[in-house]
Amino acid sequence: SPSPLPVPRVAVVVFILKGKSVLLGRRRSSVGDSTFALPGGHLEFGESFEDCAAREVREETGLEVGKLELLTVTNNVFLEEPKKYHYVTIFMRAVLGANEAEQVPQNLEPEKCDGWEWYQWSHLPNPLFGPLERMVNAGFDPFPV
Ligand code: 8DG
Ligand code: MG
Ligand code: MG
Repeated sequence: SPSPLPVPRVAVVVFILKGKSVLLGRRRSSVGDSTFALPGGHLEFGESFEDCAAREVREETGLEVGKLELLTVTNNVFLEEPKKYHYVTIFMRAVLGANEAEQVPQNLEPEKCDGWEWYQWSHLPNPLFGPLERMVNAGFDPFPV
């Protein structure tokens, strides 16, 4: 049968802030393989941005985040990639919840990620995942003023 028409999808991703660092992992995916990206994933039917962000962070890293804040949204159309994609990406930020000092990220989906590490904002790894790289190059800063 013919493949269905592609549609844009909604993703929610999270800058988890710890001091002047953020949590990133190297992707294992047909989309952005081997690039460094934030934890996050697809918005499910009926879900709030906050619930999606907290769920994806928990599923992927085991971390429990505190209050989540909406930062920005970007439209990511990549039709030249081996696997074409179009995501409307919601960027949130959070700090860790209670017992921050005891929380260590775990690589709970090793088939999708090489592992999570804290990276100083001033020393981000390369290459960043396209949607994130474009924001950083445009001067975006996720830290509160
Ligand atoms: P799910 O089944 O758990 O819902 O999805 P996932 O496997 O966790 O999806 P994902 O690829 O991690 O995230 C969904 C899409 O979000 C991804 O294909 C493209 C978009 N996206 C961005 N920027 C970022 C980012 O920094 N990190 C992640 N994880 N996804 C991002 O546009
Ligand atoms: Mg996920
Ligand atoms: Mg994910």
